[in-house]
Parts: sequence; structure tokens; C-alpha cells
Amino acid sequence: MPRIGLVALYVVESNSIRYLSSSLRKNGFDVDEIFFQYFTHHAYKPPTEEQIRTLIDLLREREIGLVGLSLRIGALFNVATQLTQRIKKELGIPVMWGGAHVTMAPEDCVEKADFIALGESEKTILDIARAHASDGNVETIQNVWMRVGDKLVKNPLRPLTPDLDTIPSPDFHSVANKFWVRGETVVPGEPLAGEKLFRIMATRGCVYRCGFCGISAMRRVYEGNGTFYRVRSVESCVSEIERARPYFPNLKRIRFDDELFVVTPDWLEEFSDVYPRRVGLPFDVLSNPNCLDETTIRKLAESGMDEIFVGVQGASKHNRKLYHRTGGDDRILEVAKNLKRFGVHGMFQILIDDPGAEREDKEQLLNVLLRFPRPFDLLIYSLCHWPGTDRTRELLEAGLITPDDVEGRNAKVLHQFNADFTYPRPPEENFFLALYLLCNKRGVPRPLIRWLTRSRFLAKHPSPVIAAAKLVNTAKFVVKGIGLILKGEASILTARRWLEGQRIATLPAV
Ligand code: B12
Ligand SMILES: C[S@@+](CC[C@H](N)C(=O)[O-])C[C@H]1O[C@@H](n2cnc3c(N)ncnc32)[C@H](O)[C@@H]1O
Ligand code: SF4
Repeated sequence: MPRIGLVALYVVESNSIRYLSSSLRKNGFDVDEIFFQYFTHHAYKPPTEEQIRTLIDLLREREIGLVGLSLRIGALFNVATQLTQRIKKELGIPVMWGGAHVTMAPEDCVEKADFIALGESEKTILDIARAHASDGNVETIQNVWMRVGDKLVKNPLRPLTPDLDTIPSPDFHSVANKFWVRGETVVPGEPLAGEKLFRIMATRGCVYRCGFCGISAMRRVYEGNGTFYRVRSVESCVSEIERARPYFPNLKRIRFDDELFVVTPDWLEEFSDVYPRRVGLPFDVLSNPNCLDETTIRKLAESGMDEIFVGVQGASKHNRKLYHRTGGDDRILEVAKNLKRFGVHGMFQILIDDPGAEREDKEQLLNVLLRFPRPFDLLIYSLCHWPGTDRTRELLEAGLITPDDVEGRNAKVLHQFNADFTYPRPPEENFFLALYLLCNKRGVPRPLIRWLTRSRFLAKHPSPVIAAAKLVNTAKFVVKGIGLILKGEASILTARRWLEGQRIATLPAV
């Protein structure tokens, strides 16, 4: 039987193809995992002819009979289209697409691939593999969409898998049948072997519906098809880490990549007992301030959480008005204070560049941030317009963006997800970006920032504030980098990404 080749585009970390491969292998199917290039913030380069050739030669050599492209981000839509056309032309084999962007924008994707699979696909891929092993007909498989002549076949979605523990864990350690197309070279084996950070997901989905977020768009696709937010058992998570550990001899940290880490009291109680005993490594998670009361923060800290990413986005009025996001500014401040109290380093995420935001919104956010206890990190994201979100629809309707601004047609996320000063934004937006950058830096007096905020002149001519912000941010970035090296958490992959991606102008906010 010809093999299936699953290809991750610019993401060596990809859970997606690892999960799908585990399901296929468990059911006796032959599959290759191919990681095409890797991703460095702000240093993305489209694939060269030689790189595409390397991929095609590899697929031919491995006798792949069906290719599955995993398309997580809309920004790589054109790359996926280009690769699909080349594979079909040169190898004459079918190409299917799946992944987060395919789920959010199936209408665009179905026109480019032989067929696509929407949503979670561990079961769908088995049906596809069975069809591939027999007559190749996938036309009636649930979750599959395809164009048949003039007709667009849209099969219904199967319900979400309620118990995540029944899904075979991804395999981050075995070396067989894995290939990393790095530049023009094929590196066989597990690309993450030897990394110091191990990433895992304890959940899928989310309980909220924030207007800017891709998760909300995916949730809409699944409406009426089962519980969207699901949690794995503590045992399942811990044993996945235990299985991987012997293959990661330099392991220093666990990162839970969930959009919203678990905060159910029973789960946390069990986790705080089991994780320290059986894993005992520092870990970090991502969460929403509404989920982080004092007890939760204490429990997480006791379990070994030393850092946390917390989504702030905007001040409360802005969040409610633009993003249907609840929670007051006092709550966010309380979270910041409790994190400090329990010795957890806070890394707060904010959003800028929303064309509907007003000066007042920006000032309010700055005032909230100026009340946070220092030290804290600030990650500043520039709003990208994912297809299918409420915010994208509202901005389109208001004429504040055009369809060309939506990711898929656009690829802003590759160049300006972490906001920097290379992006052409209005002076006032740059002024506030510079002030945000200053507000978590220890040497910068807060009264000075408050005073600068009031300057109408600097809001129109922000160059001096930008220069100051770049300087202090670079200094903090260097200090943070040295800290990572001293803690032994900087790996070769991290270092390579920094060296390739970072110029002073594009250093991410810290
Ligand atoms: C964890 C994560 C990361 C991690 C990856 C870690 C890992 N081990 O995979 C890291 C940090 C590396 C990452 C990077 C990025 N990410 Co990210 N990431 C996520 C997150 C939170 C979870 C992804 C995941 O692993 N889910 C679990 C797996 C099993 O689900 P899945 O990927 O959807 O795969 C299933 C199906 O989609 C389907 N499927 C997937 N591929 C295929 C292929 C075929 C052939 C088939 C049939 C089916 C299929 O089956 C899979 C199994 O059920 C998602 C949000 C989300 N919930 O999807 C954002 C998300 C995908 N990321 C996003 C973004 C923007 C990025 C970055 C651009 C950020 C940046 N600038 O660095 C990069 C892009 C990297 C790239 N080239 O794709 C956005 C994408 C928005 C968009 N549509 O453009 C999302 C949706 C976040 C959000 N809330 O908006 N990410
Ligand atoms: C997917 S979110 C999850 C955050 C967390 N669950 C919360 O409630 O804030 C991770 C971070 O990505 C950023 N982000 C999400 N959607 C974005 C978009 N459309 N454009 C730019 N950044 C975005 C936000 O700042 C967010 O904090
Ligand atoms: S921003 Fe966070 S809380 Fe809101 S929908 Fe996205 S993942 Fe959920």
C-alpha cells in the first residue's frame, strides 16, 4: 500500500501531524511525518525552488501515495497552494489539506486541494487511510469537503471526541519515518530531539468566545457537535511527559500549550499532588485573568509553575466593547499582585493595532499596566484578522479593513504578530506602543510615563519616545537572554531562531 505523507508547514513543533500519525500507526497504517522548514518570527522567507525540489524528491523516494498538508495559519495559504500544484504536477498523487486555517476558511481551501478535512481529524484520517487503501473514494467521509465537478460536497462534521484520553498521544521521541526538510537538506529523525523545552496540551478548545480569537471561529464551526472545551486526565498528561523524558536528556521546562489551562479544583488538586512527584520540572501555562483566582494561582505555584502567560488584551471597557470579553481591570491587577505574591513571573499579553480602538482605550490600558507590580514581561501583539472571527466581520462591515487584510489573502502574522516599529502604523499607535514598552522596565519612572502620555506633540511626533523604548527594550532583551543561558534553558534551536530573526528593530517586546 502506498504510504501517506503528512507535511507540517513551517512548524517543527506541530502537534497536528504527530497526533494524526499516532492514530494512523496505532491502526496499522504506514505514515511519514515531514516537517517542511521551521518558523522564526519576523524572518519568514517563502520556500525556494531548491527547497520545494528537496520536498518533492523526498516524497518520491519515500513512495508517498497520498500527501496531507497541515495548514495551521492562513498566512501560508499561498505556500500550501504552490506546494500542492507542484506535487500534483510532478508526482501525480492526491493532496489533502487539514488544520486550523482549513477549519476557519474551508470555502477557500477546498478549491485548492483534492479534498480537505475540517476540524479534529484523528477519526477522519483513519477513514481516509482506509479509502486510500481500497478504491480511494473519500466522497462520503464525515468532515471531508471536496469539489466534484460543479458540485461542492460538504459532509457533516462528526461530534468532537468527548474523552481526550482515548486519542493516542503524539509521539515526540521516536526517530523512524520522520524527516525535517531544513533549507535544502533532509534531516531524518525527530527534529525536537534534545530540546530543553517539552510542549504538551492538556486541553482542547476554550470556554470563552473572544471576538479576535481563532478559537472562537473554530468553536462556531463545531456548534451543536459536542463539548468544545475538554480536559485530559492528569495521568494521561503526566505519563506522556514520562514517556518522552528519556529521549530529552537536557529537559529543563514543560510548557502547557493550551489556550486556557485547566483550573477545575479537583483536577488541580490531583495535578498538584502528581506532577511534582513524577515530573518535578518548572512549567508555564497560558490563561485568562477570569480563571486566575488566588487559590488557583497558589495551587499552580505549589505544583511548580514559575511563569505564566496571561491574556490582558485591552482595558476592560475596550475588551467588552470590541471583543465581547468580560472581566474588570481590578481583576487583572489582582492577578498581577497574586502572581508576585506566590513568586510566579507574569508575562502579560496585549493587543494593539485594532483600527476601531480609540485614544481613550489606549490610555486606559496604559494606566492599568502602570499599576502592575514590577517586574513583569509584556508581549505586545498586533491584531491580525483571522477569517471567521467576530472582530474580522465587524471591521469588514465597518469598512475599517478590506478582504485583502484577512489572513489567507494576507500574511501579516508572519511579519508583524509581535508588534515592532517596522510596521507602518499611525504615529499615535506607535506612540502608545513605545509607552507600553516603557511601562514594565524597571529603570523608567512611572510618573515620567504618565507625563509623556499627556503630550499631544509626542503623540504626533513620537520618534524620541520610540528611540527610548527601543533602547530599554533591547537592554531588557539582552538581560533576559543571558538569564535563559544561565538557567540552561536556551537551546540551539532557540539560539538559531534569535540569530536569524532578530534585528534591533524587530526585537519582540519583553
Ligand atoms: C500550540 C500552538 C502553537 C505552538 C505549536 C506547538 C505544537 N506542539 O504544535 C507554536 C507556539 C509553535 C505555534 C506557532 C504559531 N501559531 Co499557533 N497555535 C497553537 C494552538 C494553541 C494549538 C495547536 C494544536 O496543536 N492543537 C492541537 C492539534 C491536535 O489540533 P490541530 O492543530 O487543530 O490539528 C487537528 C486538526 O486541525 C486536523 N488537522 C491538522 N492538520 C491536518 C492535516 C491533514 C491532512 C488533516 C486531514 C487534518 C489535519 O487534525 C488535527 C488532529 O485533530 C492553536 C490554537 C488551536 N486550538 O488550534 C494556535 C494557532 C493555530 N496558532 C496561531 C498562530 C497565529 C501561530 C503563529 C503564527 C504565531 C507566531 N507568529 O509565532 C505560529 C505559526 C507556526 C506555523 N508555521 O504554523 C493561530 C492561527 C490563526 C490563523 N488562522 O492564522 C491559532 C489558531 C491561535 C489563535 N488562537 O488564534 N502555535
Ligand atoms: C490565543 S490567545 C489565548 C489567550 C488567553 N486564553 C486569553 O484569554 O487571553 C494568545 C494570545 O495571542 C494573541 N492573539 C490572539 N488572537 C490574536 C489576533 N487575532 N491577532 C493578534 N494577536 C492575537 C493575544 O494577545 C492572546 O493573548
Ligand atoms: S482569547 Fe483566550 S479566552 Fe478568549 S476565546 Fe481565545 S483562547 Fe479563549
